[in-house]
Amino acid sequence: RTNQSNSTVARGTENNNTIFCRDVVDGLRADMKHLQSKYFYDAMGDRLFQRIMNSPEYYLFNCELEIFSTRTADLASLLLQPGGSFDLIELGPGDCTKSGYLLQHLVKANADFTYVPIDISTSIIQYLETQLPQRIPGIKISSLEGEYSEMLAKAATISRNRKVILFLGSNLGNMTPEQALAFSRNIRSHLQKGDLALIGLDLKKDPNTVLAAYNDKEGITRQFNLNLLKRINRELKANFDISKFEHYPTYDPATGSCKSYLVSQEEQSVCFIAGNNLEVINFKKGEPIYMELSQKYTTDEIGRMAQQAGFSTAGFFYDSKGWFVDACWKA
Ligand code: AVI
Repeated sequence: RTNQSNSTVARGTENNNTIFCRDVVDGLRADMKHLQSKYFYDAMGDRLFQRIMNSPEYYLFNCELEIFSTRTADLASLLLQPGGSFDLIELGPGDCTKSGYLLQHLVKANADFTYVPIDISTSIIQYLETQLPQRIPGIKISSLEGEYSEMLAKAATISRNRKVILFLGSNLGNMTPEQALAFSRNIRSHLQKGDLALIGLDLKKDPNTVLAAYNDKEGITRQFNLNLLKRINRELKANFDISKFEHYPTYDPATGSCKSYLVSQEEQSVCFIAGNNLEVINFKKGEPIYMELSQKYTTDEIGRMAQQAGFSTAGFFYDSKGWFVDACWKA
């Protein structure tokens, strides 16, 4: 999940609902109708995403879990190598299932570090602040609630410690390669020479395996996509008829771009209130709404992105199938 914002409008002056409304209006008024996948994650979206991660088809989670649970010591020694106290900053930590292995290991090894989870969700931050010290006694935690970029800047001013960034789960894959490069450069701009970043990305592989991960048999990913229309209905008083949209994932093995669409099953109009206006959006039969990009990479492409963002590659950690990688980048 990416909590970074694509918006150029100053955050302080608008509330979240206004921003959501504007993003939805802009997206649905565009020639290629689209919605931003960062809005998938309301309370129901969080639950559905949890179920996706447990589904047999969604290999990404288990692959990265395997890396963190079996290569813990190798990961830790790479992060500890430069020595001295450090801040371990995780962007979008979730419930720390994967990074928890690393944290546990580092605490046991008496490593001098502070864990700094960054998330836009108050409930995630509260959960980690209360649960982590129980799960991992002795951990020093200092969380930051807000957008990634802003909070990274803040983390850089709060402490002069060496920094290690974790950005796991192929969250970078939900940006276009251009946005991902810009985001990586932004991360780099908050780091000192020698600091590290561990970036989890899904790799290009058998197209059927990739496609199945976004088209699970139980239909959870379908519900996950449709849930955003339900959210728009609830929060913007819209009248999307969920039964008239179908989930349609695609994967292009040449470019590595895995895209999800919701396709209008008939000619229809959807209305909602945007500020003082009544918005009416017309759909043709078969017209898609572009919902999400989940970009897949080769290790060469990841190495190139690292280099273009001002990092060198310090190591690659693969799962046993070679489907997923955690790339260690050195500033
Ligand atoms: C959060 N993100 C990396 C997931 C992905 O694989 O793109 C979101 C997701 N969408 C459908 N399934 C999972």
